[in-house]
Amino acid sequence: MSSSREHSKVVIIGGGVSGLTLATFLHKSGVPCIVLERRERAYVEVRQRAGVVEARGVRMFEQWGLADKLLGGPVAQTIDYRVNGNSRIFEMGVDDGTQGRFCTQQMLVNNLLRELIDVMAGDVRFGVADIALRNDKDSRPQVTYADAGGSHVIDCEHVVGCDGNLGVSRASIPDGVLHTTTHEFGYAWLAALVEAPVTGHPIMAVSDHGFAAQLPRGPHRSRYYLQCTLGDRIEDWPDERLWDEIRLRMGDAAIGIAQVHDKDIIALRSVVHAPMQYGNLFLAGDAAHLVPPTGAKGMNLALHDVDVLARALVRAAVDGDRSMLDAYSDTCLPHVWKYQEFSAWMTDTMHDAGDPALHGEFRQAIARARLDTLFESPLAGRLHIEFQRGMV
Ligand code: RFL
Repeated sequence: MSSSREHSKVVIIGGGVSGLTLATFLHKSGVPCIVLERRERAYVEVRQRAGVVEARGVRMFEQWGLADKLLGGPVAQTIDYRVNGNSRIFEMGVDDGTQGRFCTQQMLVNNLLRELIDVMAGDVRFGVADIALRNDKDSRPQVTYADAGGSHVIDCEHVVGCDGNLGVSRASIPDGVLHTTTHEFGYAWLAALVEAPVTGHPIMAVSDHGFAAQLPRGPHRSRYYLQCTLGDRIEDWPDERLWDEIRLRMGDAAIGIAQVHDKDIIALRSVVHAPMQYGNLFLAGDAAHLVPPTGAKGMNLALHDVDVLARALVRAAVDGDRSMLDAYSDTCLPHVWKYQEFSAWMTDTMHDAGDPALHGEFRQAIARARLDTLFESPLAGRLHIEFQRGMV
């Protein structure tokens, strides 16, 4: 066993979508960085979650000259907001040219790994353990970790915590520095990845029996989401019950059984930790905030953070100007709160409009009225489109 000591401008903790995107932007700008990821590469490559990069994210990748290397083709600009089996197709067509693009999170991560490691020879260290960081106000940050070869120290100028909600970065900030705002929605989703494509439009189905959605995850697969009770376990949802509930909530008795690859239960909650920085440590993505998946914004919000942060780190490295870094949290938080608002709006509307046992008949009726407004008011429809595209 040996020990090593080295230096890098930036150390990024976490090699998920935010860590890898940030590292790719920094490498492209000539700013050296090291990514430390606790999982092995094979694990990171197959983790499946989001499905679409919104229009704002597409524009961001275009500006960094990476859109065509990383993203798939344009996505269908429609959603079937189905109420008790009655389809209403919401068209999201806009005329300014930038469309969201199909890109599962797994596909984006794999393309980033290829670009960062194979093309740019970036430094991503997988399977590392015991990551710890020192981020005193008066000294330069230091990150330590262990691997099969021994223990290692990296002295750096900035550390970025891209290690998700349960990582070590945010946990290293002294008590009392961060203010955490949390909202629990009081219910959960069963998420099931199945070997069956979306055949028409992506579906968000409001139903008296509870919410369900079917969203595309590639040419052969889709993910179903079903509202369930907090405390439900995977064992409570055998495949037979899953397909019965899908047919019931989608209002389509003809839906056939397909192979179910995995099931997961996710409690729906919103969380914001502020400020998103402390000393020379900056938090990005799920390390800084969580949104309920109803608005499909978590990955897209992470991409916004790292866009702001990459520009600030490049400015600091190239010009020695820290002003953008100092303003990082203040720059990101208004955007974070707009995405929280949209995600909460979507979550409340889709669930309140469904089972009246959830929040009562009054909330059911006004949530359905809200959905009607989307279709009947061009102004309301336009705002919804702008939120979906991430342009608000
Ligand atoms: P990630 O992707 O979780 O990556 C964090 C990385 O940090 C590593 N890590 C550590 N590394 C070193 N040391 C430690 N101590 C570490 N602790 C953790 C982890 O192994 C991992 O590699 O967070 P990141 O990069 O901030 O990205 C956030 C997104 O992953 C997340 O917001 C989205 O997946 C949310 N999300 C969706 N977002 C969308 O924009 N559209 C969607 O349709 C969408 N669908 C979803 C979702 C999230 C879901 N779940 C699982 C909550 C659907 C689901 C089911």
